Amino acid sequence: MRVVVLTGAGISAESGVPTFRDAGGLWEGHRVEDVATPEGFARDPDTVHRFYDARRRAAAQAEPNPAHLALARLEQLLGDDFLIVTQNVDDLHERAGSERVVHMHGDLFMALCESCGDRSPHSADLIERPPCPNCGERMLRPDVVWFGEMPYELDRIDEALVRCDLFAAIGTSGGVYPAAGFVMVATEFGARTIELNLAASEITPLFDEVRHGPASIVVPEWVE
Ligand code: BJW
Repeated sequence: MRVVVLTGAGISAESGVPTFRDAGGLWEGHRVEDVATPEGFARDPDTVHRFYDARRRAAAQAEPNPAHLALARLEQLLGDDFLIVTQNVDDLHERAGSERVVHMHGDLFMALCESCGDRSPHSADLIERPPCPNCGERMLRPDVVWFGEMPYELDRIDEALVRCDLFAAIGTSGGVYPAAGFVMVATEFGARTIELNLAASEITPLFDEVRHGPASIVVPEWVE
């Protein structure tokens, strides 16, 4: 059986990484347009860098929770028939032991050079921001996908969605596209679909099955 799992911020919430749109979420104190758009970065790169520096520190201190660990166990069973597509920029899936992970919205621990396209590891603390190791450009940006930008690896994701037998969405509000449309693609190509989320999302009615509760409980129950 081929399985694709889409994860969102809710799977990392119980690891202490705030979500985006829940109360106390990440946008508090920041307007989305200021910190997650190319225009916001062009206007005020220092604020955007500080926002991502703080996120990077928080993610580095967080530990995978039972939901991440359960998905790593599922991958052990299914091997190449399993793929995690995560919208998250943290590395908690990898630290839980998952290897087949697509980071469609980028990686908090990488920097991107817009001049030459080089992607390089992001220094932990960028008070002094190093230039691009490839071309020397001074202004690197976080290697994350902002509104209006093309998410990573959409061809590989589409291929997996078209071929899968089961599609699960975990801890995502279903308000950001194209990820919010994956359930429709999977359904169209014959997969069964399940949503595992704390509460109803914007796309709950599109799933065959829905289980509500904290990811650390409902994901291990679903996997076992
Ligand atoms: C728990 C829990 C617990 C809590 N247990 N659960 C229509 C079609 C296509 C595109 C668009 C469209 N309309 C508009 C667009 C453009 C735009 C878009 O979607 N805008 C919307 C606002 C409508 N999309 C884009 O611009 C994307 N690019 C694009 O479309 O390119 C062109 C294209 C067109 C067609 C096909 C292909 C391409 C790019 C989107 C980039 C999003 N970037 C961000 C920032 C990334 C870097 C960073 O991390 O800072 O990605 S925004 C932010 O939202 C982040 C997240 O990955 C993303 C999704 O959020 P997520 O993960 O769902 O978090 P929350 O907080 O919203 O929800 C958490 C959920 O967990 C909640 O439901 C809770 O209940 C639950 N939860 N605790 C289980 N313990």
